[in-house]
Amino acid sequence: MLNLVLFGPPGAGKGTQAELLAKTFELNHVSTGDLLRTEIAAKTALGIEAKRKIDKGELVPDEIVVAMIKNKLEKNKDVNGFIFDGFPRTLEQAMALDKLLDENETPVTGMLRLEVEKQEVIIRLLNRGKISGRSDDQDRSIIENRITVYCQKTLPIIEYYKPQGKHFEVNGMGSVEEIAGRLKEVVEKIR
Ligand code: B4P
Repeated sequence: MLNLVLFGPPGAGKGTQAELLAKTFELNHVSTGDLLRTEIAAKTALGIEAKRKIDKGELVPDEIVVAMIKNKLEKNKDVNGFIFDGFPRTLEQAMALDKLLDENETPVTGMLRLEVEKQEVIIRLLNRGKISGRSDDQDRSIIENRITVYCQKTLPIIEYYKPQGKHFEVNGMGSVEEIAGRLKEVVEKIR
């Protein structure tokens, strides 16, 4: 199985590129952001709690996110692999993912890290906020907070994957097509 983790700051292009990678390599696309937004739209108890966090630019508690991933893996046993988009976002989530994948004897193949300048992600997110109506994309201070949380809680995951030889850096600046080409090249090498 090919299991990819797509990593990067908010607005790095994870959602955009994960969709393309899922098509190219016939993978099951798992976006924790999308799963949480579905819960929010359905106004479930989980969604109400998630919305409170997301609207402030904070992370949703690990146990909620890990339970959603567990459920996804259990429901999709006959697939070529997964592309995890926006997950893991903490060290605890990275370790939980390994444990879940171990149960199916199918490890993470690689973590693809999209590198994008801070100014560029702020521009992309504010632009998306105008079109999508996503509350977490409309306020500059919330976006800044998401970037701070990314630096404090998410970036350290790199040191988890690096010693395993699973960390791959990809330039996330440029057109969607250019970046997709760079990612494809890396995946072809590690698959
Ligand atoms: P996500 O839905 O994962 O959102 P994101 O990180 O903001 O966006 P992403 O990186 O996927 O967006 P993209 O660049 O594709 O998370 C939302 C929130 O949910 C989090 O803040 C957190 O609170 C919570 N959450 C999610 N997962 C969690 C977890 N595991 N643990 C705890 N909490 C979790 O798109 C951005 C914009 O850029 C788009 O408009 C796109 O069109 C544009 N764009 C993309 N590529 C471009 C390019 N090359 N050039 C120009 N524009 C581009």
